[in-house]
Amino acid sequence: NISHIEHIGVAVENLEESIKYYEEVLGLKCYAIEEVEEQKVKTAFFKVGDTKIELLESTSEDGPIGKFIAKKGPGMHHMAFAVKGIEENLKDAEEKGVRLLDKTPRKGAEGLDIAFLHPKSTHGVLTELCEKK
Ligand code: CMX
Repeated sequence: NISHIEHIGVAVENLEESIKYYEEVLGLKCYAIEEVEEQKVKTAFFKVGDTKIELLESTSEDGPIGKFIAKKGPGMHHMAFAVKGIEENLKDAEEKGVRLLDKTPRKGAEGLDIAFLHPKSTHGVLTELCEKK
């Protein structure tokens, strides 16, 4: 049920400086900056073919990105797959023993329905499923 990698999430310390690198060195164009208050992050998006790169700067030390950077430093944070039928995909993953961080989808950046799978049950990669409805 996965059509493509929707985005790759990268935790950064400073959004503005990181955007500069992606634009000036890699030649990508930041097309959106969005704050997701519920997740305590500010995000910046770049398109790379069908996939996006999502830079994530924490707006609070106790948010998921703040905690991640404190422990591991900046770097790759999660991989997000575009799926059809996110609820069924979650149910299926749970039945196969995967630990869900979201039992039901919620709204993420760009208005997508999203849900996370715990990295301890996905071989070390924090995994996001998302669906555009
Ligand atoms: N990738 C891989 N492993 C990770 C990880 C990540 N991004 N974040 C934490 N871990 C590891 C930790 O290193 C730790 O491993 P050890 O026990 O071996 O040291 C373990 O997972 C910790 O698990 P935990 O105590 O259950 O959870 P934490 O409090 O550390 O929180 C996580 C981690 C993934 C459960 C939490 O960040 C979460 O719920 N994330 C989902 C939401 C999210 O990440 N939002 C930000 C993006 C929002 C957006 O894209 O808009």
